[in-house]
Amino acid sequence: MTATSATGPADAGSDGWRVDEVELRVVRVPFRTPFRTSFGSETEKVAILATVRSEGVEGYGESVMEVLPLYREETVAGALALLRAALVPSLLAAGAVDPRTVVDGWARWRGNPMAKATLELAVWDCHARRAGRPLRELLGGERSEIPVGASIGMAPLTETVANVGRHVAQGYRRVKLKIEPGWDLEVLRAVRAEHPEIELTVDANSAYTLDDVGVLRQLDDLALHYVEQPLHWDDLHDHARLATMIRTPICLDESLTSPARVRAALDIGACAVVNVKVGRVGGVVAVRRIHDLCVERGVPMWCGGMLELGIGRAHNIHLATMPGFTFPGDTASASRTYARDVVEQPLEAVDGIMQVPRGPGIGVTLDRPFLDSVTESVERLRR
Ligand code: OSB
Ligand code: MG
Repeated sequence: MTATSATGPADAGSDGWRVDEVELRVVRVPFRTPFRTSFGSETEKVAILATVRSEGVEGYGESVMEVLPLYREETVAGALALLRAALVPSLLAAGAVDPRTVVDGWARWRGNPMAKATLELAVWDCHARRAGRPLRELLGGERSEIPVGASIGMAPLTETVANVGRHVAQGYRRVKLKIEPGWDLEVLRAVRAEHPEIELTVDANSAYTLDDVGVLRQLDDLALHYVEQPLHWDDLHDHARLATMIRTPICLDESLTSPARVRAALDIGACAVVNVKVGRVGGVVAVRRIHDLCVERGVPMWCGGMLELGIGRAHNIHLATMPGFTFPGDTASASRTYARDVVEQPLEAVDGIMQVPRGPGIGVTLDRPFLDSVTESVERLRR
C-alpha cells in the first residue's frame, strides 16, 4: 500500500490544521416503524453526533453503536466515555491534524472502532469543507451517484412479500431479507415465487450455528447472491467451515472489524463477499485499506448501513463512490426509516440510484430546529 492510498489520488493538501472545539451531541430519533432483526426490534436511533470546529468551519460525524451491545460490543455510553477521556483531548492537543493519520494515532487505545470512527468522520468532513471539496473527491470516489438496495426487517409473511414488491417497484437494485432460525425458507420461497429474477440476499445477523447446516444448505436452491453473517458475530473459523458445506457465497458483516480481520477472513476462506461499514471497521482510512485489499484480490464489496441519520448516511454515500464498491449497498432512502431527518437535504433514492450530495464535505447542512428538538445532551470540549 502506498502512503497516499488513504486519501486516494486527490489529496486536498495536508499542511495540517488545528481543531478549536469538538461538540458531542446525543440525539434520539424515532423510526417510522420498528426494524426487526434476529438480535431484536429497534424502534429509534440513539446516536452521538460529533462536530469538529476549526477556524469557522465545522464537520460532522455520526456513531452507529447502540445503547446496549446488540450488534457488536460497543455502546453509546462507552463511546462517549472514550471520546471524552481520550479521543477528543488527543485531537484537541494535536499540533496539526491530518485525517489520514488520526485513527492510527489512537492505536494505543485498543478496539472501539465505532467510537474512533465517529470522531474521524467529523475530521474528514471538516477537512474536505476546509478545502471546499466534496469528500468523495478526497477518497478517490469516481461516481456522482451509486446504486442501492434495501434491507427489509422481519415481519409477517404476507406483509413481507408485499413490502418486497413495493421495493422492487421502486427500483431498488437488490433486496435483502432478515432471517433467523424458523423464519427463513418459507418466507424466502414465497418471495422467490413472486420475484424469480430479483437480486435477493439474506442477513441472519449471527442467528445460526453449524448445527443448522441442514437449513443453510437449502438456501442454495433460492439463487441468493449471498448469505450475510449466518454464524457467530465474532467468528471467522466456523464461517470458513460453512463455506465448504454450502454453495451460496458467504458475506461477512459483524465479524469484520478491521483491515487485518478482513485479510484473515479472505485468507482462510471465511467469506467471498465483504460488507464494509465505516463504523464497524474503525473509520475512513480503514475503509480505504479494506477497499484496496478487496480490489487487489478481486473480492466484491458493498457499503452496509446501520439505519443512519443524514450525517452517517451522507458519509456512506460518499464512501460508496469508491470504485471497489461493486455490489449495491444498503444506503436506501432516509424516508424509509425517518419521518424527519437531522439534515436539510432529502437523501432519497430514485429508481434505485442515490445521488451523492453536492457541495463541500459530505454536502449536507443541519436542520437545526429539528436537531435541537431531538437532542438529549450536548457537551463542548475546547483546546
Ligand atoms: O446487519 O446490516 C445489518 C441495521 C442495523 C444493524 C445491522 C444491520 C442493519 C441493516 C439495515 O441491515 C441497513 C440500513 O438500511 O441501513
Ligand atoms: Mg448485516
